[in-house]
Amino acid sequence: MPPTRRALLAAAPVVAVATTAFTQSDAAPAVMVSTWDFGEAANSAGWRARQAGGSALDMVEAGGRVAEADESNSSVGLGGMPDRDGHVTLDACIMSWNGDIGAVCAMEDIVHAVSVARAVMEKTPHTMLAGAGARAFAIDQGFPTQSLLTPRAEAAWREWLVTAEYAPRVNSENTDWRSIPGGPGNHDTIGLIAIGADGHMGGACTTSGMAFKMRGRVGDSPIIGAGLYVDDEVGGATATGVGEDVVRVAGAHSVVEAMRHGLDPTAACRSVIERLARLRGTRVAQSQVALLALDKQGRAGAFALQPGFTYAVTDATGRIRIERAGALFS
Ligand code: SD4
Repeated sequence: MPPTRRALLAAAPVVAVATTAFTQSDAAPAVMVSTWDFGEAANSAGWRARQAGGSALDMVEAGGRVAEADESNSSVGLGGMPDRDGHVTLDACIMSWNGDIGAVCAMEDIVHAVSVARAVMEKTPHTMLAGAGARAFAIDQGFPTQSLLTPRAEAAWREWLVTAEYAPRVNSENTDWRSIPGGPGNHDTIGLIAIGADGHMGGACTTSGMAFKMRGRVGDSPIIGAGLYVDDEVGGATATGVGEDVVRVAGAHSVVEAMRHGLDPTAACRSVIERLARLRGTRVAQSQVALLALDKQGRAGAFALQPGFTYAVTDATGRIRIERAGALFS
C-alpha cells in the first residue's frame, strides 16, 4: 500500500518519495523553461524573440506578455481573478544576468506587469514599486490603463462571495485551463527562465496572485529570491503555487544555491521542496508549491509538493516539450 501523506509527514527527515519520474530528455540543451502547460505558448514567443536576436530578458518578457494578454486566463494580467474586494492586482518581476532587477506588486489597471517591472529595472534607481505608485509610474511610461476584471472573473468572484471561503486549489493552473470549453483556457502564474543567444541568462515571473486574496496581499512572484532568481554563473529558478510557502524558504534563491553546490536542477528543486515539508509538516500537506530550474548548461528540472505540476521546455533547436515534475506526495 502506498504511504499516506500523514505517514510521510510524520517521517523526519522527509525521504525520497517521488511518485512521478522526472523524464530527462535526450534533446539538445534547453534554452527556455516556463511553468505549466500554457508555458508552451509563452515559450513560442520567447523563441521568436531569440530568433530575432533578442536577449534572455527579451525572451522572458515576450513569454510573460503572452500570458498577461490572454483574457481567458485566471491568474495573470487581463482576466486574472480579483482579490476578495473585487480588484485585480498584479505582481511581477524580472531579473537579468548581471543582477539588474525590477518588480511591481499590487498594481492595478495595467495589463503588462512584466514590462512595467522591466521599466522599473531599466528606468528607475529602485527595484520595486507597489500599488498606486507602480500604476502611476506605468502610466507615466506610456502604458495604457484598462480594467483587468473580465465578466468571467467577476462572475467567479460573485460566486465566491456566496461562501467567501479562501482555499487555494492544488494545480488549478492546469485543471482550470483544461476545463474551459474550446480553450485556450485558463492560465496561471507564469515563471520563465531563459538563456539568450549570447549565453546570458534572464528570468521573469508574472501573476495576479491567489484568487480572492486579501486586499493588499502580495505573494512570492514579485519577490526576487522567492518567486524568481537568476545567477549567470549557475542558473535560474522560479516558483509557482502557494506564495506564502515559497517565501518561507526563499524558494528560487534556495534552488539556485543548491545548484551552485553541485545539485542538478531537479535535485536542487527537490531539496528545497523537502526542506519546506520538514519546516511546515502537515501545514503543506494539501498545498501545492512547485519549483522549476534551468542551469547554465541547459539542463532543466523541477519538483513539487503535489503531483500535477508541468512545465514547458524549449531546446536549442526550438523544439518545445512539456515535462511532468516529480512530487513529494502521492
Ligand atoms: C502567488 N505564487 O501569488 C503565486 C500564485 C501561483 O500558480 O503561483 N499560482 O502566491
